[in-house]
Amino acid sequence: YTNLSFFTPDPEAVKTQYCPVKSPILVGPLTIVYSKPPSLKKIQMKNPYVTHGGYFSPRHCFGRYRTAVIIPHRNREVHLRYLLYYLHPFLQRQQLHYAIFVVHQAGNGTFNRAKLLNIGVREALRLDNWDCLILHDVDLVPENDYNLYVCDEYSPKHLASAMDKFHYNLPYWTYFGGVSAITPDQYMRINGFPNSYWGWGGEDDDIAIRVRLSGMSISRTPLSVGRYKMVMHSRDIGNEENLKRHNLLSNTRRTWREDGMNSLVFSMLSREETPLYTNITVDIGNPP
Ligand code: UDH
Repeated sequence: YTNLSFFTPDPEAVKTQYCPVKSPILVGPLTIVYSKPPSLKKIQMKNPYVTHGGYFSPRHCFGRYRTAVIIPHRNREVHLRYLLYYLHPFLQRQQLHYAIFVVHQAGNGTFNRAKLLNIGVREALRLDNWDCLILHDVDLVPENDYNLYVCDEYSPKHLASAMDKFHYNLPYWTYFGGVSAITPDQYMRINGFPNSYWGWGGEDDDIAIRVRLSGMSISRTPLSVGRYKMVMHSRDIGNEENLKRHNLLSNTRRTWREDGMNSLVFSMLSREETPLYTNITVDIGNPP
């Protein structure tokens, strides 16, 4: 025989064990470079085991954790390519069973990050029984794969504790922006995110307040590991500063039970499985 593949069992077929609790193939600190945006083709070629819709399962063991990464998006295609380029191998080294969902806001209306995340969570949970939801800005790439994309059982977790733009520190103590990890149970307990923050700012502080009001606290990846490199950009058109945010924040205590997953309204325009992620395009309406 010249073709020995007959004797080589498919590793999928001999998968009998769970992956180890600590992945043996992590490398720690990573070098992230934003010099030439990789093409989607190149990213696909580097990630041959990612299946349509952006799904992956470890090949030689059963992934212990099921993680959905949800990315709010509009008009940041280059940032998305950088993120996919680094994030797919990062999640594979962590031996997670995972999928990536991009929630794309249609039209030119005011951007609403928190509402897009609510939609991403609702749609992701229709497709699988996720242990952990990672809410991920498109322009932040993790710099250390010890920063596990796995949830804490008792507390929502802030993963982007040390961003380069804040000199690898927290900008303020209760900061909960950028990238976070929350279980579906925790997400429902805080009634998801507010739908009422249109434009830039405030929604992440609202979420931090929700966590406290529902009797939980925020855990955090240590600063030495929760490092992220941001793709530099200026403020987007359609995401102008939300001048109502201070007023909204002063009312969170009264509004959080009525404004969130239980009041989410949107129109689904398309759901499409691309080779590297599931793209969900939605019409989320306009500010009142
Ligand atoms: N986002 C988009 N498209 C937009 C606006 C926001 O995809 O038009 C998403 C994206 O995932 C982004 C996230 O929402 O990562 C948060 O928005 P942001 O990156 O604008 O927020 P951030 O606080 O930046 O990181 C503010 C820009 C301030 C620029 C100041 C320049 N000195």
